[in-house]
Amino acid sequence: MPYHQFKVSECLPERLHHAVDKGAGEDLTDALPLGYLNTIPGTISERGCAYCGAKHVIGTPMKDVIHLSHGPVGCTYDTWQTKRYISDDGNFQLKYTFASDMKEAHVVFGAEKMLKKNIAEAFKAFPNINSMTLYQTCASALIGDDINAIAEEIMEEMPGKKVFVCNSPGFAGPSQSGGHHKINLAWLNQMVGTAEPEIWSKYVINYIGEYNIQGDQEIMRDYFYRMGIQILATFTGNGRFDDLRCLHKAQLNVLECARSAEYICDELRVRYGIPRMDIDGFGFEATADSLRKIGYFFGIEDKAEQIIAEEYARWKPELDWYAARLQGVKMCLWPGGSKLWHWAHMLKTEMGINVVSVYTKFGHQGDMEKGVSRCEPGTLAIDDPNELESVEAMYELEPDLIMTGKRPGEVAKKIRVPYLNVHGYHNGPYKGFEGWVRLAKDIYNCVYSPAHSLVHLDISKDEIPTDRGFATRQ
Ligand code: CFM
Repeated sequence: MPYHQFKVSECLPERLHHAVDKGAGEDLTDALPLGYLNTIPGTISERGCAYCGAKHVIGTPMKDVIHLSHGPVGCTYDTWQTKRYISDDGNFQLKYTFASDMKEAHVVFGAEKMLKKNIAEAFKAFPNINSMTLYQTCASALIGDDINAIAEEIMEEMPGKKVFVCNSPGFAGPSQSGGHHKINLAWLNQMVGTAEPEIWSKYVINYIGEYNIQGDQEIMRDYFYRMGIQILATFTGNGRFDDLRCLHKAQLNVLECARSAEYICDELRVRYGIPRMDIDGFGFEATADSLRKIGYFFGIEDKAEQIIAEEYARWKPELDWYAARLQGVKMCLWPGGSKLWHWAHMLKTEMGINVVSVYTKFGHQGDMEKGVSRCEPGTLAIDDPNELESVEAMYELEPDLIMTGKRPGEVAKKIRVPYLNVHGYHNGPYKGFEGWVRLAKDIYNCVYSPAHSLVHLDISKDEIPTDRGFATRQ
């Protein structure tokens, strides 16, 4: 039986099926954790909510837009900034965040009037900004405020202003993934096809599922431009609201994060006949293969080869320097969704790192299949982890570092496991050839930093708490 017995699963037997040791190469169908189910009551999940998935992951990287949440201020504040989705024109989307600021009285008496007033006020405060994304939250959805109607009224009363409505309150799915799905389809239904692009190239793509974390999109955009390819719009990193209305006119959808954005690609194929090509910009080989694939599609593979040769010449020696020093480093690779399968094998083949555990907070079964199949035998795979399992796994596996997000990362720091943030990054971008070297450098600095040897572990393995809320459930 490949299931991994955590202390949590002694109290919550259902958790047993969510952690699996890959073993020595048994049939993989037995070695996959269950994926993308509702979180089991009694365990505190690390997942985000469907509002966060819609707003923080996909909506807010759009750069020339007022992002306004209809709800209490905490929803907006906690989905702001930390992902570092920068833009190339002044970072309006990072400098400001907007909330209607619902209070108790609004829950009782309704908040539509206040919302309308606040939308108008926001547009007046920033007269150069003509577009808005408006997000439903749990509080406003539960009392039934009709944000679509308010958006319509505003667009009538303020000509030239556009409001996109995203109806994805926090409870609209088991995790942030539910919000990805909702905003994908909402954008397609409300906005795509409402503007026409200027075409200047024979090769025209949409770049989908790329959020410009610390400049990832700009690295990849540079390669596409050097191949003579026009990007109509990027969904959504560094993306412009009006450009994203033109997605229907591309010849090809180039899809990076399939977990968060395959929905819009698949619908663009159905409705507009645009083919979907999945690519991968993390790692030298993966990036090179991706540029080649796109090159073949348009018959410009010579241009792809030229860029690959130039970039290898420029960056490969640096990667090799780090790789020589990272051989055998043990890592827990604990991202949210697709990075587990984008990264697991590239870290091994290009840096010599042993990924001893993968987890995904909200990945679907297919993400686990792809991730686990790319891992070495013996890897521990965990679906929808919780803090106790994470701590136990770190003690058992003794990794040299973990790559994860800020919440589990802070826990790791407390037990002196070096942590690298792979959601907002440390010194990104991490995409493309240059980005992969930057990641190698961050891993090197993380692992070789003397800071961790200056402190001693003050919690031993036997002291892992098991009684925080779990004891009540038998
Ligand atoms: Fe896609 Fe992402 Fe990810 Fe994701 Fe995310 Fe992210 Fe992530 Mo954090 S869209 S699934 S919901 S690659 S925010 S940029 S790093 S969990 S692995």
